[in-house]
Amino acid sequence: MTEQDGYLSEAPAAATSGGLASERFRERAAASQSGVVDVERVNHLASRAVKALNDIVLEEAVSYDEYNAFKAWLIKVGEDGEWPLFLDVWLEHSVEDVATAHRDGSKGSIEGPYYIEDAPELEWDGTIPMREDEPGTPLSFSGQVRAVDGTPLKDARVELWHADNDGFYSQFAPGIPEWNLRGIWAVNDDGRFDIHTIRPAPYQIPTDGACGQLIAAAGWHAWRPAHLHFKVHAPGHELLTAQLYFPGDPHNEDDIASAVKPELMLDPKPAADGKGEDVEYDFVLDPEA
Ligand code: MBD
Ligand code: FE
Repeated sequence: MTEQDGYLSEAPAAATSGGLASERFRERAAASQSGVVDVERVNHLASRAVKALNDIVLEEAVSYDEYNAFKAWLIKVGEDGEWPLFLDVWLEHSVEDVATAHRDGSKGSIEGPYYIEDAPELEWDGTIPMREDEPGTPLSFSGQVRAVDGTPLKDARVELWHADNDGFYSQFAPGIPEWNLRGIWAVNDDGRFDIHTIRPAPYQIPTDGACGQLIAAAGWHAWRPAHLHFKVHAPGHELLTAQLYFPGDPHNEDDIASAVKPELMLDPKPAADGKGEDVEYDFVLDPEA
C-alpha cells in the first residue's frame, strides 16, 4: 500500500465513527450471545495467536522502543473505540472467506463496522430514505434473488446501506438523518427488486484515531473504493452479506479492507431516462445446511 492524496478535505472524527461502531457492536453482541466457550478451541487459538506475536518479536528482533510503541497504540485503539474498525478492516476478510468457502451461490464480502439492524422497510420499487437535496448521481439498482437451482425466491428481502456522496454513513457521522441511505426491500413474486438510491463516494477510514495513526506511521493509504453493502435474506437459505463495487475506482485494486472480488464488480449504464445510472445484479442464495 502507498501514500495517496485524499478526495475528501475532512475525515470523520474517530471519536464519532470509530467509537459509535464499538457501542453498536456491544449492543448487538449483548442481544446475540453466541459465546465461544469450548476450552480446547480457546486454548488452541489463543496459544497460536500468542505464539505468532512472539515469533514476530524474535524473528524481527523487536526492540523495547517498538514494544512500548505497540503497547501505547493498543491502548489507544481501545480508548478511541476503534477495535471494530481495526478488526473489520484488517481481519474480517479472512473470516468471511472461511465462513463462505462452501457456497455455490453468489460471492459475499465483509459486513464492516457500519451495519445497523431494523432499517425502514420500503415498497418493492421504493427509493431509499434520503435528504431532499441528497447530493450524488441517482442510481437504479435492479435484479433478482434466486436459489442455486435457478428458482426465484419470492420471499427474499434485500437490505442496502451505504455511504453518502461525501463518504459518510448515517448514525456514524454527525448531522445526517438517522436512516439516511439505509433500507430494506421485499422482492416481488418473481424475486425481483428495483431499488432507487444514489452512488456512494469512496470511503476514507477515520484518519484522526489509532487506525489512522497506524496508516500514517506505516505509509499506507486509508481508502476503500466506493461500495454498496447488502444483506440478502430468504427463508431456508443462508444469509448473504455482500458489497458491490464500481469499475474504474482508483482503490478497487488496493482496498484497505481487502474486500473486493471480481464477482462483486457492477456494470452501471447511463439511465434510460437520462438521470443518473442503471445497474442490474442478481443474488443467488445457498440453501441452509
Ligand atoms: C467501511 O465502510 C467498510 O465497509 C469497512 C469494511 C471498513 C471500514 C469502513
Ligand atoms: Fe462500508
